[in-house]
Amino acid sequence: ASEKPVKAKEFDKELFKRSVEYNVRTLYRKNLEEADAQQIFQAVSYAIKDRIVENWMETQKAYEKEDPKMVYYMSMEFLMGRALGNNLINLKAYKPVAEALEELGLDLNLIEDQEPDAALGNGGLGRLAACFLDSLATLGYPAYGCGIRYRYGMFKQEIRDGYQVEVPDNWLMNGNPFELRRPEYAKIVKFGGYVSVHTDENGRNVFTQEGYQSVKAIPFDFPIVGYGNGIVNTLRIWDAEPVECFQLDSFDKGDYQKAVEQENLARNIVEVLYPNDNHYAGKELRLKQQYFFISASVQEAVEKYMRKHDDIHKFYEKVTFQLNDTHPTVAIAELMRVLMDDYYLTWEEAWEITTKTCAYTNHTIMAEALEKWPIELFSRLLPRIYQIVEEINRRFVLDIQQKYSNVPGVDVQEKIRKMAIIYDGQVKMANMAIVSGYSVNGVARLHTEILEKQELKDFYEMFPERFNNKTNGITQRRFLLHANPLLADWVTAHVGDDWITDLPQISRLKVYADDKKAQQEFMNIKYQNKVRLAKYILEHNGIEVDPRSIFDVQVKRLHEYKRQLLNILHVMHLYNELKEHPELDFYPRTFIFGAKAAAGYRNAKLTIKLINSVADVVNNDPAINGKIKVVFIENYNVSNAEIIFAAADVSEQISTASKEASGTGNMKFMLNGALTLGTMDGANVEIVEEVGEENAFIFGLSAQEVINYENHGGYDPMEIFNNDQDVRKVLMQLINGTFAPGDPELFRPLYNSLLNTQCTAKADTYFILKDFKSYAEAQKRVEAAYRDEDNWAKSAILNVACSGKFTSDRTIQQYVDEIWHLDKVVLK
Ligand code: 26V
Repeated sequence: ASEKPVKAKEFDKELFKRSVEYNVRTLYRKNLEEADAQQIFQAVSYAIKDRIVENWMETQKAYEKEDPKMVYYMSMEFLMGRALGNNLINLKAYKPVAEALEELGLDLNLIEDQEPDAALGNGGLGRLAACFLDSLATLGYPAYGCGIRYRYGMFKQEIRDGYQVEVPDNWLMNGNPFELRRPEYAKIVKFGGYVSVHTDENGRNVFTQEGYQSVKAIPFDFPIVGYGNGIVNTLRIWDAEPVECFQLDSFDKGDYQKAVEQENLARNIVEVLYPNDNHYAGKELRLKQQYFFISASVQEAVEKYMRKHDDIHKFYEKVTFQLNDTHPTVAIAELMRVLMDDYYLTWEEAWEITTKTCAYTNHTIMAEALEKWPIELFSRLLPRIYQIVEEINRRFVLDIQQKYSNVPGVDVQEKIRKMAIIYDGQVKMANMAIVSGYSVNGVARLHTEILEKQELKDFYEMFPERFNNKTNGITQRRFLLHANPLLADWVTAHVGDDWITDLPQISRLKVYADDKKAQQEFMNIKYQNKVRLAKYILEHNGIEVDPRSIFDVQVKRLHEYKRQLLNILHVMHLYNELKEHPELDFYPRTFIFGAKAAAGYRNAKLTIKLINSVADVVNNDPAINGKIKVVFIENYNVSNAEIIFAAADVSEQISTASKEASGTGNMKFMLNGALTLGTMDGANVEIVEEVGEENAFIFGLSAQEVINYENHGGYDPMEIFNNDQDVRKVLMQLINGTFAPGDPELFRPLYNSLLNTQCTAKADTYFILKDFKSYAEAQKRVEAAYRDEDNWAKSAILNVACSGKFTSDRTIQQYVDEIWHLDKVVLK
């Protein structure tokens, strides 16, 4: 292995052991024998943090000296998961630390299990942000993550009687050993009130917000450790505190009232992550959260720049903001405000800087996810920001008129209706992000094409040079090196360890795909990982599963477009077949699900109940001889995901084509040698392109076919219901009590969503019945393929070998080359 000379600071085992013992002593007045598991975790983490802090200071000093351009990755969500194991991996200290702890009689795995996940995100978008931070640090690019320090992250899911129950995630309960509070960088953020204008002595209009409420934003910094390069970047997440109010004892009723309100505002604002994924709800508190962390982050970026430079006009040469979906889009107006109101720039000067600073990533085409704020709410909460948005809109509408007024065949009013930022009483955040930045990107090739040709067609026509694709990626450090040590060591033994920082090198495994010994070793590792997952399932679900069965896995947020319902309906169909033909030669299969549903999403929650109800019946029916098992893994999160991906044979990526922008779980499965069973959607298209269709199971309508149906009012699911007896049977079982003996009507809403006899246009909007047959056939191909073990092993190895494209290192390098234009910083 190549310990590069850079930062080859040898790990000093004895020093580390002493430091753990010392920490337990000073933190808890205990020795190692007396301390409990959580205390040991804290002591170990502080010992590691000591090491990180040195590199952190050196990195920041180097940035200070070299003054490179920086990216601020602005995101409402960072789904970081656990830090300890990942930090050890990236410090290249995992194995020596595990050994040192063993010498103290401690098990690193159990210590890692003490750490709560930092679940400051919902799903794909938040986890992508976390992978990007890992890659930025590993590639040596200067970057800040900017976000919110939610007191409560993504809820914990408990399953009671088959139903999801949401339990608060008090992740900071025991304190967070890796965070650093930075009160010296606190900022004030203002809400509400009104804007007054007066002319100053130079004849300039001066805008001031008055009668507002304010909140103090206090940053907490998390170290982001690069892999083996000594670089430590910063994730800066903001906490809210009330501003000191010396008049709290005042008898003036108005002041007292205001002080109490400000305190409540501070208390509420960072209280909890909204657990909605892909669904916009228009909540006032959500907009407050957005402006809160954006105002603080923009103020800090500008102040930091001005500490070293004197010409604000060149801001964009040193700073770029990447907006992770529209959630941070108020950054555009906030930067305009700071430049005009605090630095006295003209509109034109401020606009030039802002449009050269901001870039936007789109993560979904689902209409219900588009953020549109009612003017009333927006202008009441952010009066000065609203004025600026109005002016951006006014000028943009003029541009549209100028460009299209004399173009024959173009309906200018129609263009304005579709493209204006403010229209119909609403502020449309995506339109603002596109109009006010220098880059708009989608997250997989197909997704970007759909944006350009359909969803954002008018904008693409007006600003074609802004549009670009950046296919998502994942970090192999967490999702192979840490999550699957057996496979990671096997890969390294065969092709060396360059893949850790250069994933395409993993393609050198291809020569082993046909090698019988390699195939056996691979299948043996997969088996051991299945045993590890089986143990987890037994401990957490009390269900026994056979690691020799096919592990067929769908883990992701629960959403109708992701079609967990298609999966479970097919399980019901297989169960019916086995019941009717007990003699059927059926390869044992374990169907594994993991999914959180948004708390208010009825059909999603009912689908969880259906999965658990089917599990109850199928798992306990002696007639099928244990050939099918169904498992719903409670509380799917980053930590148990690591165990799940490593153990999967089949990766279910079965979204309605055109709906899943990219997907990133699909990449994690591939990297761990699972075969994709999927539609031609999102990044699946590119996965199949890399590994070859013969090493995946593709089915279903194409994106274009789905879009064609949608443009012609949908399709008629009744026809399928009437003609396909397999489909008819499983649908009837939704309403005849087969899986809900006490309450046959329980699943009626799911039945209705598929058939809705009142209105066919609203039936089966995700084409579940339309794709059912094709899915069932693909599943037959899966079974046949698995019976040929050598060939399966070959395909699985090829999946690992062809996963090189899907590292987030590649994605970040493309952002750097094609959008941000940053320079690498190398530590001496
Ligand atoms: C959207 C919304 C809408 C407004 C209110 C709350 C809320 C919270 C989260 C989101 C994010 C939805 C977009 C999203 O997560 N997209 C996913 O992004 C992944 C990374 O690019 C991608 O792999 C998934 O396909 C895509 O669904």
